[in-house]
Amino acid sequence: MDSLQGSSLGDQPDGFRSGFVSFVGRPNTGKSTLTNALVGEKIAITADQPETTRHPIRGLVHRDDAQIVVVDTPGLHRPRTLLGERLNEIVKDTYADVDVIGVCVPANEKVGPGDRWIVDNVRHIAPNVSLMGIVTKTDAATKDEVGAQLMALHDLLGGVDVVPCSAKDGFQLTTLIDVLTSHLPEGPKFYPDGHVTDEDRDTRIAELIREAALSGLRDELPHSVAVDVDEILPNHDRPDVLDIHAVIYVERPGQKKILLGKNNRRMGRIISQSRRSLIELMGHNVFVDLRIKVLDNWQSDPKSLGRLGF
Ligand SMILES: Nc1nc2c(ncn2[C@@H]2O[C@H](COP(=O)(O)OP(=O)(O)OP(=O)(O)O)[C@@H](O)[C@H]2O)c(=O)[nH]1
Ligand SMILES: [Mg+2]
Repeated sequence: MDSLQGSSLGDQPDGFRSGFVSFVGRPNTGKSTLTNALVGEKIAITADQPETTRHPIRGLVHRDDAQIVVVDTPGLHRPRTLLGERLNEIVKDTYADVDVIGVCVPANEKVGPGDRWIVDNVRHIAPNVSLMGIVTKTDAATKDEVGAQLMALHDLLGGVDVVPCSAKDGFQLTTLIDVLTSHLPEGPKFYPDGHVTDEDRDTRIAELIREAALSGLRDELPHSVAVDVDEILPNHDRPDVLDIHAVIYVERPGQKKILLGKNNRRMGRIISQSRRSLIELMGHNVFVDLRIKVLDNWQSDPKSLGRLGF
C-alpha cells in the first residue's frame, strides 16, 4: 500500500509534512479570500455580505516541504434557520478532523463577544486540535491597529502563534503557510501534485453564478439566494460555446422582483458577470441561461434543503 501510494504521489523528502487546516471566524472576516490566496486559484466565492460560504471547500497548497489541505468552511454561527443548524453540524465534523485551526479576526474590527463565542465553541468541538490566530485584512488598517489586534487576539487565544496577513496584497502569506506547516505532522501527500480542489465543475459553476447574483444585495436577501445548475450542453450552432442552464432560487415573489430589477436590468448584470467568471473558470466561451424560481422559505424546509443539496 505504501509503495503504491509512493509511486502515484511521487517521492517526498525526509521531514515532509502534510495535513489539514481550517479557518474559523465571524462571517466576513476573509476566510474564503484567504483560502483562495493560499491556494492560488479562486475555489471559494467571496462577498461583502455575511455567511457567503455554505459548504466545506477543500483546496491544496503544494510546497517542496509540505502539502496543506485547506478546508474553507461557513464558520460557526448562532443558527437562525434549519440551513444554519445543518451547516453548523457539518462544520463541527470538519473542525474536529483537522490538524490546525486558524482563528481569523480582521485588523479593522474590534475583537468582541462574537469572537469569544467562536473560540469557546471551537475548543469544545475540537479539544485536541491546535489553534493559531490570524489577523486578516492588514491592508485595511494602520500599523498601530494591526499591533493592537495582534495583542487582542493573543489575549483571546492565550499563548498560541498569531500572524498578521493580507489576502488582498499578499502580505505575510508565506509566513502564514510556514506557521501552518509547523503544526502539521510528518507524513505522505494526500493528493497528487497540481491537484487544486475537490469541488466538482457543476458546484463551482453554481457558486460563481451565486456570487454574481449576490453582488449589491442587502439585508436578508443574500441568505435567500441559492443556485442549481440544470444542464450544460454544447451550443447547437456554435461548437466552441457551452450552454449553461441554471436556476436561481429565492424564497419569496418579492425577492424575485428585486433580483430581476427594473426592466430586468439586474438580471442582465448577473448574467454578464456570471459569464465573465465562467469563461475564466472553463477557459471556454459560454452562454449563460438563468431562470429565477421561488421556493417558499427553502432555508427552513427540510425537503427544499434536500433538493438544494443541504
Ligand atoms: N481589504 C481587504 N478586504 C478583504 C481581505 N480579505 C477579504 N476581504 C473582503 O472581506 C469580505 C469578506 O470576505 P470573504 O472571504 O467572503 O469572508 P468569509 O470570512 O469567507 O465570509 P463568510 O463566508 O460569509 O463567512 C469581502 O468583501 C472581501 O473582499 C483582505 O485581505 N483585505
Ligand atoms: Mg466564506
